[in-house]
Amino acid sequence: MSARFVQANPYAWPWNGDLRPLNTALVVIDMQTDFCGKGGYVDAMGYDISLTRAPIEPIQRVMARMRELGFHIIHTREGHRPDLSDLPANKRWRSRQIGAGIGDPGPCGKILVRGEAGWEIIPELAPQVGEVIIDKPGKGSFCATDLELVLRTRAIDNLVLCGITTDVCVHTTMREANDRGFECLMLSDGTAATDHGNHLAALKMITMQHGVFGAHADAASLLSALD
Ligand code: C5J
Repeated sequence: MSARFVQANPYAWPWNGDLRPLNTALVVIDMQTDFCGKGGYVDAMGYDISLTRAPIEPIQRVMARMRELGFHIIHTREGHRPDLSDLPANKRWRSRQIGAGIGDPGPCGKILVRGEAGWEIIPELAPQVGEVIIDKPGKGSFCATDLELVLRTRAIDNLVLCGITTDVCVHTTMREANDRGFECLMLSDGTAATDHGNHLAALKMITMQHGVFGAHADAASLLSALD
């Protein structure tokens, strides 16, 4: 096998040059109307959804090419059971303080509730038949889900992480994955936060200690390594 690396920051990724469709998954995190659509959760909190919509086009480019090459594609959705039995009281309280109560009705249905319009993945990034979808009740994609079992069953070592938001769900997932031994790359233009300063800070955190959680690179760098 010849080694293949992405020109990433702070190191050429993956660490061992073993980048192949069979051992690598693109993980697209929470690209749901609630996080980037009009009338969704982020919009209701008063944040600017043009920030959280910015990664859509870079993700489309990367996802299309990785699908063509036969990489694993995994999607996540943050959301709670319709009876809210998996919604911690402090999470509900906190969201109500900012005017976007999780489980409360809004223009896109009940906020962050499974099956509601706002919870759906946006049509621009709709999963294809056969792609794994992980439903998660929290920020991290490993907490209270079967993601780790899916990855180990498929012998996946490398994760390319994208989606929203950089500083919350994507970062939490990257940290959880790194602790489990997965080699992670965050797509710097395939992620966004509700505050651009937080996005930049989240990227910088990755680079500390020579890549304490992995590395980051933009879509163009990943695509040129794949071709
Ligand atoms: C948040 C997420 N921010 N997907 N979720 O609550 O980042």
